[in-house]
Amino acid sequence: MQPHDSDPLNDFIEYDSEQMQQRSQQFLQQMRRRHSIRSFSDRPVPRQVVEDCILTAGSAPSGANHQPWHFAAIHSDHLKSQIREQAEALERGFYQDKRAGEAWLEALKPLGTDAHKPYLQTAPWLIAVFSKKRGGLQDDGETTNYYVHESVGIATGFLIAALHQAGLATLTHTPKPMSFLSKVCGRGDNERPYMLIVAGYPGEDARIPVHARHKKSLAEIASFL
Ligand code: IYR
Repeated sequence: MQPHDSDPLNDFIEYDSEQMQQRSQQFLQQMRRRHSIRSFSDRPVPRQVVEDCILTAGSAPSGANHQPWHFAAIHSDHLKSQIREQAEALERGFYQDKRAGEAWLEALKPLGTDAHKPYLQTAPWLIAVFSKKRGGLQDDGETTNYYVHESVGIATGFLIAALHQAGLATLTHTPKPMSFLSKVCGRGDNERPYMLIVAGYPGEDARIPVHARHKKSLAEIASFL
């Protein structure tokens, strides 16, 4: 079955199998150099780079192509310090008041994370990703969106890969609960905060926890049937 209205696929690039193997390996090597870091420099990053990375995220596949996402790119020092303040208050509840529970805190120990989040203020860009349960392609606020979580997850993955490819370091951050982000970013209650992406140059003291270096082998994550 053909869609009612369609265009020929005219931008697909075919590579021979040798090129394909080389490209898949190069991309693997490149993505293996992406690390979540928790120290960012305040060096500025042009807004146009962030715009392009958001457009890359917006090119992700989504349920019925409804694109149920919004990206709030925060550069304002005032908003970043508000986010830092509120995220740190929540994280203090998570870590110090043990709202996380013992098992979760134990699982985080090898990462060395704590409630102190200076990078939320230092990094040049914070990108708050929001999901929309309703709205459709026209953003009418009513039409049901489908596979919202999956769609926004894919778009966020594209965003992280695009930022890395552009030469920026990233951190996924999910303060719990994240509802304060809606207010800070001025988003309506038809949107839910999904994730906060910190982006910028790494700080001079940026480190990679040994725990984070361990990636499962192919045998552990895949089966070929
Ligand atoms: N949001 C907290 C806790 C945290 C949770 C997980 I799961 C991580 O992989 C890392 C951190 C924080 O940012 O510290």
